[in-house]
Amino acid sequence: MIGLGYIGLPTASMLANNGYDVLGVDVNEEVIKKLSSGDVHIEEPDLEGIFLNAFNSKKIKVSKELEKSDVFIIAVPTPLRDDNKAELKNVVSAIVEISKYIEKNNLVILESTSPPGTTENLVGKMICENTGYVAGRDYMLAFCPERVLPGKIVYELINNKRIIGGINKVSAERARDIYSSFVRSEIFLTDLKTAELVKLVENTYRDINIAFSNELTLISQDYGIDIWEVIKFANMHPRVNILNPGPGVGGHCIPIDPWFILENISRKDTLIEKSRKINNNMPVVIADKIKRIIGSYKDTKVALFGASYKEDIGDTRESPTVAIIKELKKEKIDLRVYDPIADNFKYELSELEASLKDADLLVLLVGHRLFKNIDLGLIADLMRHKNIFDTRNFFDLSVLQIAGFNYYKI
Ligand code: SAJ
Repeated sequence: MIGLGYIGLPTASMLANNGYDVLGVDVNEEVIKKLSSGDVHIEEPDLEGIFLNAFNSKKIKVSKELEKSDVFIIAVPTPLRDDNKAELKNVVSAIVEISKYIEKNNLVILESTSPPGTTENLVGKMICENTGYVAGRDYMLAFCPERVLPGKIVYELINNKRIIGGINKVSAERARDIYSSFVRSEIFLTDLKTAELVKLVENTYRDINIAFSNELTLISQDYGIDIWEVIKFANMHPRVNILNPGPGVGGHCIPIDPWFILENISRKDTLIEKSRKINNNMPVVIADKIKRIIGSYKDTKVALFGASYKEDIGDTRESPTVAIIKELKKEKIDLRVYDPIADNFKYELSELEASLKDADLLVLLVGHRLFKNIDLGLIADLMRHKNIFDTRNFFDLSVLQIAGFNYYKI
């Protein structure tokens, strides 16, 4: 397993717990050091348990160096570059390593989300250039995308249906044999490009749905209507399922994957691109609203609740909170961010009381469950002006009114 991140580590652990001898490889020395001492570097329910089980039974070992293997799985990050193209350098490095060890009849699986065509035109082509081995003739080549939800990775790894693409039938079937050792749901086989596009389509579907919701938010504001009521009632229709508006779409998948669909085509003016722009603009919309709420105050202090990209997880990658802070930093506002579960946040985080002391406005950006336990009386006592702006429909209006807050909702 090349890459021991959010996908590689749980997948490697599952394989090791289901009969395979697994070598987990990562370029990050800290990660290897931690894992070698039986310590997991990622916060995710059940992950520590499945890794330790594999580690203690010596079915998994970790290293910076690759070795000869029957199967090579690439699960490295494929982030977005500034020009909205896929950064595939980690995949390229993995191919360089695999090329040193690959032998005839091995299986190479790309799991990293990539633009359609990558498995054949990058992985297959480079291995051929490096070794002379032709995919489908000398070795097997497959694309097996993950579709697990952060916060539920281990559960979904086992229980979600999977799609596997192969350069030929034998490759797809061989990959299915590997994954079926731990996947309890169905596994469907197809060709490489279809599997690559399916992965991107799933996340893009969600991005477009959220963009629709965010656009409706702006429209309902023009009408003076509560968007949450509109969506609640519309979703009572048996064939309507509109997602929630919010301060923007974060994480390392949904804001990125739609661009991968567009990477190798020249089509202009797509719904996909427009949706991306709507969602990307939400932090600006939220920052503008914040500025309007605090407009007349002097020496303003604002408490932002939530730094991660979504509720109940610590992951702060592509968090809308970062984009909102960037916007607000253009003004003279004393900003405090409170998030007791956020990891590696770009800006300084404050304790609860320090964030609220003399604040003019509390902005709820992420609906962490633990925020529900905060005493509203304490919040009211600490704040200078009792204003709450709720971007997630998180608070109960009647309770806030009793506590004397001015309540603004997205
Ligand atoms: N969001 C909204 N409104 C909503 C739902 C989400 O604004 O109604 C925002 C969240 O706050 C967050 C962002 O969207 O900032 C993304 O969150 P998410 O829960 O929709 O998705 P991820 O990125 O945590 O995981 C997605 C999942 N894809 C789908 O549900 C189609 C997951 O199954 C994928 O495996 C994962 O991307 C991935 O790795 O590709």
